[in-house]
Amino acid sequence: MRRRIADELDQGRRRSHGLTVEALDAAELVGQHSPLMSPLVWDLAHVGNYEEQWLVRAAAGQDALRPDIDILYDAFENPRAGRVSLPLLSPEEAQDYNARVRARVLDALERETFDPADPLSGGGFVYHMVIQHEHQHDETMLATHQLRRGHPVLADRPYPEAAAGTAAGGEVLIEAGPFTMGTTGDPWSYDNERPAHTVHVGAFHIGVHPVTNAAHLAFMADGGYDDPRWWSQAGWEWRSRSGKRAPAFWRRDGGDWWRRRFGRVEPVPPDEPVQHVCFHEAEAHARWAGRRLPTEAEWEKAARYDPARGTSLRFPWGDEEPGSRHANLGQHLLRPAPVGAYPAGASPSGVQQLIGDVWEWTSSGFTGYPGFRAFPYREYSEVFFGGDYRVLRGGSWATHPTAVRGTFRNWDLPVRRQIFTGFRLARDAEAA
Ligand code: AVJ
Ligand code: FE
Repeated sequence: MRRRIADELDQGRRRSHGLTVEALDAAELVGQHSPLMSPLVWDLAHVGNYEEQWLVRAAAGQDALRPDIDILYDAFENPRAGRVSLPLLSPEEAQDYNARVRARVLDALERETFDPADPLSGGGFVYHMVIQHEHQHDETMLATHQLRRGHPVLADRPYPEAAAGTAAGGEVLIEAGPFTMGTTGDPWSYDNERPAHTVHVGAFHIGVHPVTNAAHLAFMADGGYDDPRWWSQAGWEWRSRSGKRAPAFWRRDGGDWWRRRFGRVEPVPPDEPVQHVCFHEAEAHARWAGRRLPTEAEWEKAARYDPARGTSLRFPWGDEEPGSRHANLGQHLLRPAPVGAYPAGASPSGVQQLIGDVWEWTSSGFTGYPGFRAFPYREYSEVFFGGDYRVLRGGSWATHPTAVRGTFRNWDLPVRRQIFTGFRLARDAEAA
């Protein structure tokens, strides 16, 4: 466990550096690329400060290195739009601070016992939390990169040849019945994924793949953005106020649709899952298609339930750690892969690309499961329960494999489009 944790901590830090000090000059690191996002140098020192608070102070019981900067890197004290005017550490100071924190952590890790009786470090929990936290901010930093204007700075890789899409499409039927949702024992799970509990889900159909750009272009061509029949009241208000008539970063030129992706402009690829759509757009598209978004329970049952055994798996393909044949994760590509690219990642029910590619909007609000207990702090999840947030599932191409699984729950406001989010269609099954 010690070796794995040290290695994962190192991988996260390399990734953070690749998105900050190795990619951009100081002016671009301290500047504001969008009021929706932090300056990248804030994320950089924030991950170090979080690591100091949880691994140096809480887990190792050591004195604080920089208690004076906690307030600057507290996400609740400082809304994103205003972080650019805080007296933040410079990129060099942030790197130096993070390295000092990391040295303390690696030193303390040598003496760590992972005592199962210790709720914080037992099973490696608090280390896993900190590893995932850095990767979550790395994904957020990628959203900042996508919003940034200017020449490309991130290396773009083509799809591997083998990932050519074979989109049979269609939908599968998930029979009515109970399944186990959430987890009690997963040593990487957050409080909001716990505890495991039985949920009865009625019969439904769900798309084998996420909705593609081609399908979303058909919704657009059919006047979907201009027809209030397809939109909820809140959705139509968003549509009217924003004037949006296409996913974020799309532009029409002549008769063709183009997209800007990390500074490069390219034709919209028809077979990729659509991304950068908000919840309202996903919902309107679904209604236009005679479908609806899946509930969170439906999504998780389609992803985890093995009808042959009556059990719930950690990933759609089983309990094996994600590999390159299962899913498009970990920022290896700067984009979703075409639908059909991961038949080996299918769930027992035959649903594909549930993990990776794009986060998927569900129709469910974010709340605690029955028996939820906030741990180790209320501000990770609990303070967001019952708000206007919608649950997102499955992770995106930008999500690290340690930071997603079949039980993982993400959430965001229904108007957000800068995240790497698409959706999948569902419908009730007719009563037999
Ligand atoms: C789980 C992705 C919604 O990034 O806003 C980061 C995670 N919590 N720092 C976010 C989080 C504290 C959170 N999300
Ligand atoms: Fe954070």
